[in-house]
Amino acid sequence: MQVRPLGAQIGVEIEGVDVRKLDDAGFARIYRAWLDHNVAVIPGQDLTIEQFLTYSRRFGVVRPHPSKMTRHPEIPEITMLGVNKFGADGQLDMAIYRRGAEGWHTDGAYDEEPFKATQLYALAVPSTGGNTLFASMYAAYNALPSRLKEKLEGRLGAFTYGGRRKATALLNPEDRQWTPVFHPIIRTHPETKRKALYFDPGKIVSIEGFSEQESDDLIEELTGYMIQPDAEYHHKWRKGDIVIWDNRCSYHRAAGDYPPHEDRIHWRVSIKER
Ligand SMILES: O=C(O)CCC(=O)C(=O)O
Ligand SMILES: [Fe+2]
Repeated sequence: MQVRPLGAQIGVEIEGVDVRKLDDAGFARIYRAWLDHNVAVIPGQDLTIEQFLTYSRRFGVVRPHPSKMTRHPEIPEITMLGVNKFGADGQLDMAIYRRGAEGWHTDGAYDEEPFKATQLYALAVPSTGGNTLFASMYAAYNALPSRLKEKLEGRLGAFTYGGRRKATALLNPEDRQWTPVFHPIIRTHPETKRKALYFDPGKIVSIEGFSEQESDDLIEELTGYMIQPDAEYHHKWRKGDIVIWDNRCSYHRAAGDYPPHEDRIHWRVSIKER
């Protein structure tokens, strides 16, 4: 097993691994590297859905995603990315094609207990474009001026699926009502104990304890701190890659720029602490 950092502050690649035949000591090395680098890439895997799920469950509890229309028809824990891109009328469905590409975000902030991790397995990759971009929330926190750190310490953000824009196209109509949940904006990672800027401009509704105007201004200001120099990693996919990211300490987005008539297909799981 070779463990190689990818970016200065985020990303690690682990080569020489077959995740179907990994003992506890081998898995512990991957898990540690992932905690230390926020995003772990394991290339060259050849998996069935069951093998992907079995491996994913070593990280936590795999939960079905609220977007029912993009779930695998028989296996609700698997979300299919890039499938059914074209509607019956032949039109490109932008919600599917641009899923995750509308902005930097963290997955599952709309849940009482946000997703610990998201893991993707690449089945088909386009000839160009279609990268996934990652950035460190630790770096974002570290970059905040002390005035902002003090102002936000102990403050809660209110989050929903779709946030202020109510972007809910991938949800069934009966699933579009969300009650806000609250998370500290400055969140201590439960395992690394490091502080991170836990924030998502597309899901946050408000920051508690401020007027609506102040809260909107703060949201705009924080958006400007999310991405820091040297704290990004851009993943160019190869078929057979597994990539897992830690939603408690990283932001991500899809580049969303690949030729729409080419396939870009992943299996995706949402992993929770419990
Ligand atoms: O397709 C991608 O590159 C990532 C999409 C995304 O945001 C997600 O799967 O959570
Ligand atoms: Fe995402």
